[in-house]
Amino acid sequence: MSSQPDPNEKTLIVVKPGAVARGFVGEILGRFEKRGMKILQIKSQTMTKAKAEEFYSVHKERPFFGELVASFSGGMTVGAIVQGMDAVATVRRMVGATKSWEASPGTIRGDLAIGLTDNAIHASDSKESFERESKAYFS
Ligand code: FUP
Repeated sequence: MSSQPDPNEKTLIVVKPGAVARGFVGEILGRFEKRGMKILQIKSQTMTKAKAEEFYSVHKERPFFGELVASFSGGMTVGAIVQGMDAVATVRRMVGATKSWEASPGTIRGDLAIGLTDNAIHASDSKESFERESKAYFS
């Protein structure tokens, strides 16, 4: 066991339909690049409802699942595998709080979003989520 952060850790981010429609793809990916992280893979797609359900399957019993799936499959998304120092935790800090009206200024949600379901970006919350979600997104 090691407590050293991994300088080459990978995570998945997905720019959500609302942020793609508002033209924030370059702004969002640029933040990771400016921080010194690498974009290893990138893909744009409008998800089918079935694929969005698979991607967010951990939430399938939650009351907001239908709204979440409809929103995520409601327009073009841009997903990227981002690599860098302690990437899962670093990217989550850069993304900010889920309820974007509570997200700190300087974070992606704190600067670019005001909603909950429509909160600009998804980012994996663990290495295990990264493995599962990146397979689902890039399949
Ligand atoms: P996060 O990891 O910050 O994206 O947040 P969660 O895993 O808690 O939530 C997953 C998605 O569900 C987010 F896009 C926000 C959305 N959500 C709702 O739409 N309604 C809720 O009540 C809670 C979360």
